[in-house]
Amino acid sequence: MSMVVENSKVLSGMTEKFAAVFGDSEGVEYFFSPGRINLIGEHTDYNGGYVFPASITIGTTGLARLRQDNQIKLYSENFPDIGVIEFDLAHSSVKDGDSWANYVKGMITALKAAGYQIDKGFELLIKGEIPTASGLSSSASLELLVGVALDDLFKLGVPRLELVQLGQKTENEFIGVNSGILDQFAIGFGEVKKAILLDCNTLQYEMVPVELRDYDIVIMNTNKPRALTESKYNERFAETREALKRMQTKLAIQSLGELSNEAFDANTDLIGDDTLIKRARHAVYENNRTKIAKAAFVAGNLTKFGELLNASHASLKNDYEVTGIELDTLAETAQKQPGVLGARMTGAGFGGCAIALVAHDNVPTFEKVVGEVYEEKMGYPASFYVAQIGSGATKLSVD
Ligand code: GAF
Repeated sequence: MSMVVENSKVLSGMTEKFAAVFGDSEGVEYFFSPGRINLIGEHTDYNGGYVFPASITIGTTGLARLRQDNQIKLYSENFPDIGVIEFDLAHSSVKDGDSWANYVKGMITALKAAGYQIDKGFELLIKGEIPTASGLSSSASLELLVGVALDDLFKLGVPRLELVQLGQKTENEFIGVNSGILDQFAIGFGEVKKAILLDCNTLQYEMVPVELRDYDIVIMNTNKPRALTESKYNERFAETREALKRMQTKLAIQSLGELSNEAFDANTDLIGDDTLIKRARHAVYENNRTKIAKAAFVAGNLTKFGELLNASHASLKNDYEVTGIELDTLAETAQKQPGVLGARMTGAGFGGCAIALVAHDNVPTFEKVVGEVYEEKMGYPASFYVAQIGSGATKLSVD
């Protein structure tokens, strides 16, 4: 895969920075890895269900170059205070606090464990545009950026699905979040103006053209300072696993994703705990809702699709309890605005972003009104961006 970059200004600025940090920019290669939005299908991936994400044009850009020794040198334009992080290839499995270098170390470790030969050092300079803790997957974006860069530099020939799975492995085993495959898959397989319907059970997927006619997808960022996303996420993972285990005492299922709403409702006594029933109900209902939403989307029935976005948010609020006042204020205020077909949180929740399907002409007023309501209530502003669906993680060809 290869694409010519439109934003050559960003790349020439980064090339100069690379030269300033690492001496010169001779022989450097260019890579881009996007963020993602999830249209619907939230917290279904690790429950064996469907997700419906798309990669977006904002993401992480990286410049990389092989070295002849074993030193790895990393620099992020987002963390100039940290400066150059340097370590020997032999020490690439050592975690050092919360630094972003852990994602690089995780990918090196995962690739090596899978039998790929990484036998030299390299230099990597990155610049991320995805706001951290925004729920637009800055971490999976970084994992796949490192993945495509190492694949190219070391001529590894890693199949794309394996690269995606190694990104997830990094997140699970190195970073310690029990996340599913949604983010890495969306970022690894994304295409311009296409969403992906992915069955997380079988990993079968379908690329779905995004035809929004005169509607835009507006991303609304709560700008909530980092919450306890990781521990709360792992708690939900454990709760749905426990609910599944209890249902398996009588039902022959491998995942909650196999259940219809009716089959679930008829068997909640097997779970026997109100909180666990709510968590599992979200996973089951959201999965079935995602299949219906995708059909409505393909049929061009955006009104129905929007209603399902609203229902998804309500379920994430009431049953899964991963929204919070910030996301509820944005999504529920958005749902009431003229020209809006639907709105919901996107990603893990507990802060981060929501999305809304808004008639193009209404977008400026929409942003103003929702922004005012939010700031009035929270005491700090939200941010708004109109989403553009762009390509997945890729090497860039630069003239
Ligand atoms: C996060 C995780 F990384 C995904 O795997 C997914 O579970 C999502 O939250 C919720 O749908 O982005």
